[in-house]
Amino acid sequence: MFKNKVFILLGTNLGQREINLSRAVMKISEFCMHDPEISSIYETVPWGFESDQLFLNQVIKIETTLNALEILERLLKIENQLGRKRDGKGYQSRTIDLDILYFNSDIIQYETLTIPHPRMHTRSFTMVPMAEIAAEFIHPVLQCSQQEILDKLVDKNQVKRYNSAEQRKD
Ligand code: PH2
Ligand code: MG
Ligand code: MG
Repeated sequence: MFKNKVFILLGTNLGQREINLSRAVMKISEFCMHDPEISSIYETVPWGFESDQLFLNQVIKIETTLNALEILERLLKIENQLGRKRDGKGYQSRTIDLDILYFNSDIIQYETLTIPHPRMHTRSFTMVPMAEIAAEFIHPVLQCSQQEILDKLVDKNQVKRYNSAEQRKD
């Protein structure tokens, strides 16, 4: 059976952020062939909108027999289950956001889904965890590696490795 290799970005800046990430990873694992490969968790400043609530971001790599639209459908369902509210106006704080970054090395343009994710290569909160787990992976449109994209990035918004043990001390 053909396994699709898929990278997903997780983002949360509302509620119990670490728990939101681990719940999402658990639910995503249910449609995977084996445990996902996961990056470290990074704490990042909100990009593109103002909020006092910092994000936690993480990238995971999964293998699944589902196609891209089936994955999108599952991810939206998990976002709802984890209490994501949308009011349709611009970027907002959220309990969880699950974005497909890559689906194999496919270039996909559906009405509801563009892969590779169209803004990922401009955002350090995506490229830092992405380069951590797949530095050599080639972006199928830009034809350069994750590390090369990260090295050339002009987005200097802070992306800091998050240490959960440290958080629990205070
Ligand atoms: N997601 C956005 C907009 N801005 N900023 C950070 N730091 N992390 C995100 O995941 C994020 C964002 C749109 O989905
Ligand atoms: Mg997003
Ligand atoms: Mg999204």
